[in-house]
Amino acid sequence: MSSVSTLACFIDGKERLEDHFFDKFDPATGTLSMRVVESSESLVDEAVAAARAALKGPWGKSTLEQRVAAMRRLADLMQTRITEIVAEEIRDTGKPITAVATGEIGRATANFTAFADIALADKHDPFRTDMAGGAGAINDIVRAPLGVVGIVAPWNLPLLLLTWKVAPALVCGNTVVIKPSEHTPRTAVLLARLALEAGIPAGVINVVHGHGANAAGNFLVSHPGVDAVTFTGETRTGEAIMRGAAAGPRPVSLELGGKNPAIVFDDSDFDAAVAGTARSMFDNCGQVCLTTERIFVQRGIFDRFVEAVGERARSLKPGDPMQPETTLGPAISKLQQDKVLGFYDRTAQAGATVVTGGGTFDMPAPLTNGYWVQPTIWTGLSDDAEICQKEVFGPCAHISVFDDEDEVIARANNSDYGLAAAVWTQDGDKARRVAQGLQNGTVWINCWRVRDERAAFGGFKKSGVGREGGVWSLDFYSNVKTICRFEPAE
Ligand code: NAD
Ligand code: 6OD
Repeated sequence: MSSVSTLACFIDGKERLEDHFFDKFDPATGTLSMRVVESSESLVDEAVAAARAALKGPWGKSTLEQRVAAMRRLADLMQTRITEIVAEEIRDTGKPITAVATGEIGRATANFTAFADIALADKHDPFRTDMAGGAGAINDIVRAPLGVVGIVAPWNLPLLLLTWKVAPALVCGNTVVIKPSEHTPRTAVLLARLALEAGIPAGVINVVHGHGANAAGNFLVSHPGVDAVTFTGETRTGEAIMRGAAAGPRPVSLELGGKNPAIVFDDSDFDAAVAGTARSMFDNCGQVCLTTERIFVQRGIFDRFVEAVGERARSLKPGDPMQPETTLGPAISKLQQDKVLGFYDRTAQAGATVVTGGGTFDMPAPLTNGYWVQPTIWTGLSDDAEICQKEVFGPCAHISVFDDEDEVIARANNSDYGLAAAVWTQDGDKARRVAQGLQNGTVWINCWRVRDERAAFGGFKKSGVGREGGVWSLDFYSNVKTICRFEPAE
C-alpha cells in the first residue's frame, strides 16, 4: 500500500472518493505528492444535482443581505486559517511563501468582501414611463440568480482566480460546481470546507477533480443541469468550452490568454520602469495572464534598459518555497517546463540575442528534479517571430526597440491577443493617447497589475469573451429582470 495521501471531491458537504485517481507532483521537487480523484461523469452528475438541490433549500430563499453576511463570515474564517491555506497553495504550486502569503491569499479573501460591497452598492432606481391619458408604468430592475454555475479554473493563481468567480456567483444567489485545475486542486476543496464551516449550506459549493478534455472539465461544461459556465485558461481551451456549453444555449464568460506589451518611453522614470517591467515579466515565474512578454523600449534608453532588466533577472533566487529569501518558483508541471524550454530553444535557434537565461537551474537536493526555468530575455527578432506572437506563460520576454508613438501603438496591437498592456512615460497626455490607441482590456500607466475588484476585467480579441469585475460580474452571474407595473391615471 502506498502512503501517498489522496484528495477527494467535495459534493453536498461531503468528501467523495472514487476508484480512479491521477498523480499530482510537487513542482519544486518533481516528486509525487498525492493522488487525486479523476471524477467520472456520474460523479459530476451528483455534484450538479447537489448544486441544483441547494437552490431549493435555504440558500435559494436567502436575501442579498443574508448572502452578504455569509460572504463576510467566510472571509473572516479564511483570515483566521490563512496559514493553512497558504501551506496548501504552496504544496500544489511550489510558489515562494512571500508571494503567496502577502499577496495571493489576501486577495482571494478580499474577493468575498469586495463582491459583498459591490452587490450592496448595486441599486437601480425605478423609473416611470408616461402613457396616454396620464397613465404610466413603473419599471423596477431587479436581479435573479442564474441557477447552477459551472466554474473551470486554471493553475496559475489558483485560489485567487477561483474566488474571483465563486464570490460574485454566490452573492448573486447561485450555487456552484467547481473544476479546479488538475495541477492545483487542494485549495478548492479547502474553500468548500471553510464555506460549510462559515454556515454556507451543503451543496452550495461543490468541487469535482480531474482533467479537461473528455473528462471532468468537459462533463461539467456540457452538463445540461448547468445554467452558466465561467472559465479562465488558454484560448484554445476556451473554444472547446464554448462548444461544450453551446447546447442550451448557456451564458459563457471566458478569460483567456495574453501576449501583453509593455511600452517604455525615453521620458519614463527609468528606475520605476525597470522595476515595474521586471515584475511584469517575472512575477509568479511569468505564469500570470497579465505578464508582459513583449517589451518595446524607445531607442534613447534601449541599451541601458536591457542591461538593467537583465540584472534584475539574474538577481531572482529560485529555491525552497518556504524560505523567505526565495523569489522565484518553478513552472507548474514537467509539461509546462518542457513547453517553456521548447520556446527557449526555438528562440535561440531563430537567431535572437540571449541577454540572460535560456535554460534551467542546477538545483541542490531535494529540488534537483523540480520544474525550474531561468528568467530569460532576448532581443533582436522581428515582431512576427514566434516569440513575439505566441504566449509562453513563462519568465521571459523579448525586448524590441522603437522610435515613435504611432509606430509603437501599431506594433503593440499587432497581436491576436488583447488582454493587458503597461505604458511607462512621465508625459500624461501621451500616456492617455497611447492607452486610447491600444486594443487591450486593461492598460496600466506607470504601474502594472494594480487590481481593484470594482474595475471591468477581460480581454479584446482572442483574450476573452465578456467582462467580469464589479457590476460586470453581477451582470454575468445574474438574470436581470424588469418588473413593469401599470399605474392608471389619477
Ligand atoms: P488550460 O486552458 O490548460 O486549463 C484551464 C482549465 O480548463 C483546467 O481546469 C483544465 O482542466 C480545464 N480544461 C482543459 N480542457 C478542457 C475542456 N476541453 N473542457 C473543459 N475544461 C477543460 O489553462 P491553464 O494552463 O490552466 O492556464 C494557463 C492559461 O490560462 C494561459 O493561457 C493564461 O494566459 C490563461 N489565463 C488567463 C487569465 C485571464 O484572466 N484572462 C487568467 C489566468 C490564466
Ligand atoms: O486579478 C484578477 O482579478 C485577475 N482576474 C487576474 C488574472 C490574472 C491572470 O493570470
